[in-house]
Amino acid sequence: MSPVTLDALGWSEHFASQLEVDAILMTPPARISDVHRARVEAKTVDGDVELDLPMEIRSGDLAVGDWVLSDPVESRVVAALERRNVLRRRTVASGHRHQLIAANVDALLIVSSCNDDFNPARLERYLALAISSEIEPVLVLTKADMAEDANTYRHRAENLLPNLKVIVVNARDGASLAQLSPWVGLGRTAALVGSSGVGKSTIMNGLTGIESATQGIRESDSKGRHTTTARSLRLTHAGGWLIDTPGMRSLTMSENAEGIDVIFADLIDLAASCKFSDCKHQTEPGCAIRGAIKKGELDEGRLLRWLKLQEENQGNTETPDEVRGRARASRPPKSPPSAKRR
Ligand SMILES: Nc1nc2c(ncn2[C@@H]2O[C@H](COP(=O)(O)OP(=O)(O)O)[C@@H](O)[C@H]2O)c(=O)[nH]1
Ligand SMILES: [Mg+2]
Ligand SMILES: [Zn+2]
Repeated sequence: MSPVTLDALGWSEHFASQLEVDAILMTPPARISDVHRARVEAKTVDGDVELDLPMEIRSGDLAVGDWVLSDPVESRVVAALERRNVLRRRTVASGHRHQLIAANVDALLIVSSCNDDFNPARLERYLALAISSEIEPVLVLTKADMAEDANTYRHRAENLLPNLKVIVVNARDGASLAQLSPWVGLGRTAALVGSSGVGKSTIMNGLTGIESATQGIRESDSKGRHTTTARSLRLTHAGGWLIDTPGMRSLTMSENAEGIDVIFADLIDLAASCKFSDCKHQTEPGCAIRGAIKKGELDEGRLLRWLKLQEENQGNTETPDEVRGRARASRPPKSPPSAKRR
């Protein structure tokens, strides 16, 4: 195996600044590639390792892409380093709990196809997630080879957000996929999201050479579906890292206000001219947004999508009071029973 450097694994000053010089040798940094129930797989400059978790770290607290310090003798995680960013989504379980999807990601490759899958409302959700997570969004439109006019999709995509990067590809063609190289080059990490069937596995295969089940294979398998169940970090031909995110088919807005505000910044500007400061943009007189719709300057669909995302996000985001209340409720008793040793 060719020698790997920390930089090639995605290391940066952000992580280096968190440790003493000695720590790099004593407790070698490792980047998590797979999270299992009680252990993780990780990449180090000396190769792939399997690490157990100490009692104070639960596997649910770690994400693919996270950096940890390891004890190479005990094959154990010693500490998790502070991440640059994290993709997480609200789980169906009650309460305001989140599931970690991936950490320390440079680009979110939002995949859709040049066909009926193209859905502005869904794409705006992924964009809001990327922006709120401080991750660069890149819109990847697949199946250009099957579309009558792929450029219409490109234009519609570019209209979702000023300066949005839109890459139109045939995911089955390696030369076409090479357009994605800037986001999966040496030391960089990208994550794939999108609905089922849009070509995520095909992109993964094309960029990494690692075969993961595509729908074509699934259909010919009478035994059942090969689903990509685990998220994992895979090395790309370009020298970077790619993470598939099978759990992200649907996406509920939660703590995504920042992203929603960026995507609908033009509507926020317009709303500042509404006659009433608490205008709901429904039937109020002097509503600047309704005025723009009437003049044909604004698509009503966009207003409705904005209002829906805002409402959903507010309903799923804890207020500061709720956060404090939950912290109080989960505080341990004064003298906790001593922790059991294994
Ligand atoms: N012609 C063509 N087929 C594609 C393209 N991208 C994906 N496919 C096909 O679409 C099907 C679904 O792709 P898959 O990668 O499994 O989608 P996933 O569910 O997002 O992982 C497979 O049969 C792929 O071969 C593309 O750009 N062009
Ligand atoms: Mg797939
Ligand atoms: Zn208004």
